[in-house]
Amino acid sequence: MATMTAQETIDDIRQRALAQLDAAATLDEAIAWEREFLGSRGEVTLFLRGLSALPPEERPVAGRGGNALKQELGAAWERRHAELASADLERRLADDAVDVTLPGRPTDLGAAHPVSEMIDELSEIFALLGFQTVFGPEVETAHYNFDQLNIPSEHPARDVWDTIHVDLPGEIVLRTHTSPMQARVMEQTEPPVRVVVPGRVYRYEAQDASHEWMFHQLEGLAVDRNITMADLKGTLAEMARQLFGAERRIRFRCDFFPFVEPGVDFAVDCALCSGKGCRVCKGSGWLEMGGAGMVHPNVLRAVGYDPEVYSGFAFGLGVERLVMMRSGVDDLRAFAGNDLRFLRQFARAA
Ligand code: FA5
Repeated sequence: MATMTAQETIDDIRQRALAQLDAAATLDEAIAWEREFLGSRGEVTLFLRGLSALPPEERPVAGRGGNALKQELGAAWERRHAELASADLERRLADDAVDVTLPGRPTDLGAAHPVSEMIDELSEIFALLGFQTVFGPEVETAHYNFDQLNIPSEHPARDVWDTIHVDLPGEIVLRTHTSPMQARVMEQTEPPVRVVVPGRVYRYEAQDASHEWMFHQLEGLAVDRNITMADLKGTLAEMARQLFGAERRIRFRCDFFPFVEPGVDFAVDCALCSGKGCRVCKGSGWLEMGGAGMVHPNVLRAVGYDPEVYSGFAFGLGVERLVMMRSGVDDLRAFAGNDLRFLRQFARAA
């Protein structure tokens, strides 16, 4: 094959280059094309670099032709590149398209658990009576759970059969009641004290319709000068009225808790039958709500309060039991059972 003249070479490159650029279907192919023809080792570049090897009379024609080709191909590449870039953008926009007219995915609205709702309601009631709501640790030391509450070391409640111990032989426990917060609060504050303490408590206990191994209590503590049983009774009567209705009456019966003297268990007359006796109050007309009493002088002394100057009352309510009384639920285990059919009945309309 005879060697091509410079003009023939230029024509050949132009023809192949334009056909190939036309065939480039993607941005990547167009970029590869640019490298192949116009890049630093591209065909056009090498042709121009080779001009010096041509006979002198051919150089001007070949030089002009080569430069014209370079410009022509450069301009062609700009156009094709712009076309392919905008097609590429269109395609990506189409792929990512969001149809804003589609209906949104519905989100299930949650609702507070009935026990949480009761705690919130109790906190509000007690706030109006001057009590602050505070929280305490669920993993507790035997010191606060028992010792500071005048519960002697041989007391059966400290037994591994009643209490869930985190360590053995047993200095750390899951709190068995909210009462340990009595000492924790008093150690941090000078009288007067008025707090309520809601929270989970744990007992090593067989489950039945009225007993869970984990349940909630709400502790109350008021310490000041001249606090009497009348203040305790008035406070609990007011709480019962707010919770169960204006007609409610309170009943105290003697009970024993090492950290109060005197100690009582207290009940409210059944709101469902007005004290006549029904399924919920098991025919007695009264519903047990918790334990209470006047803070024992030993408990005051243990936190540095002078029992000759200060006196106080304390109470501990079973929160699940309060929800049961109010709504007629007869099995305590339903609260932790997590059955949505049960829980939905308590959800307030949003
Ligand atoms: C106490 O726990 C005392 N700390 C209450 C107290 C506080 C007395 C301050 C005096 C001064 P008790 O063990 O009775 O007391 O429990 C209080 C309430 O918790 C009970 O009346 C009951 O409503 C609830 N309760 C007790 N055990 C369970 C259980 N296993 N499951 C569900 N609720 C329970």
